[in-house]
Amino acid sequence: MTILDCANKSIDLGHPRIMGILNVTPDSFSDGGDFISPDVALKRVHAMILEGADILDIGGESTRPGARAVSEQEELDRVIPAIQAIAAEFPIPVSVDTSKATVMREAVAAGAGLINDVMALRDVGALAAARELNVPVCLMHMQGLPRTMQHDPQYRDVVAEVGDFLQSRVDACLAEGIPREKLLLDPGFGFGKSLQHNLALLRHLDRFSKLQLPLLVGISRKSMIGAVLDDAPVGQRLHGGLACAVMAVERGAVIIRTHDVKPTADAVRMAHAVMSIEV
Ligand code: 7PJ
Repeated sequence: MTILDCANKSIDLGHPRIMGILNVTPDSFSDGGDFISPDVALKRVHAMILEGADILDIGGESTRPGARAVSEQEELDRVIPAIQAIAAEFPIPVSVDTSKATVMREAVAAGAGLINDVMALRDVGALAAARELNVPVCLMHMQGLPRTMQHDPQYRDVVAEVGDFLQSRVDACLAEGIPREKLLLDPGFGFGKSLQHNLALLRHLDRFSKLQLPLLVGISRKSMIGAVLDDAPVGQRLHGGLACAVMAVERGAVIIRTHDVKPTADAVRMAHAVMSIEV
């Protein structure tokens, strides 16, 4: 079960893979426009592939803490032209970071081969859309909603509760008729979690192996790195992020979602070489 079928493309999960992030939200790039042109998107993606990206994740809805919700049309306008251009041009699978059923449908029609949903298919119509579209889905844990999730996150036992939530979403998918082979899981670093919660999740990431599904982890540039490193700004979180990526891989993560493709690919390949040596 190491091959993940993403529409007409596929990924071998026999060793750790890199998911490069292409953000098309206006607050994540500063060229003044409201969304990225397909031209600019193609150039960025080409660079990421040369650096070692195996999958490309495109999101048009900012899910950062405090971010406002984006309208469906706005999200479509941002992601669909980019997905179309990228899927037609490059051989690697394109993942769409969305919670909206309509965006999932249009994205897959435009060539996306994977759905990455921070709401784990809890939005209206999302389960049905994922079943019909028949592409892999990453189910992510989040406590609360982006606008307020960082206000005062509370857990009795964060690792157990995130695990229970993911299992309940796997069950919901199976009940809907989505095959198990289509599912990936993600504990959702930074989504309704304090620093202590995030550190505990990473330390004990190996416990999610009992769910027996591929694990995806996204820690790249997140505030948990800044919080540990004396409030390091986003631009100075690379080295901390590499430490987290290596620890995640050692604890069983098979897809690392990152903005920094080349350094992360190198770190993960090195970790995997050490992990693979016999004797
Ligand atoms: C994640 C994501 C993550 C998955 C974002 C950011 C915030 N999708 N989308 N996992 N984070 N699966 O990149 O800082 O951790 S958006």
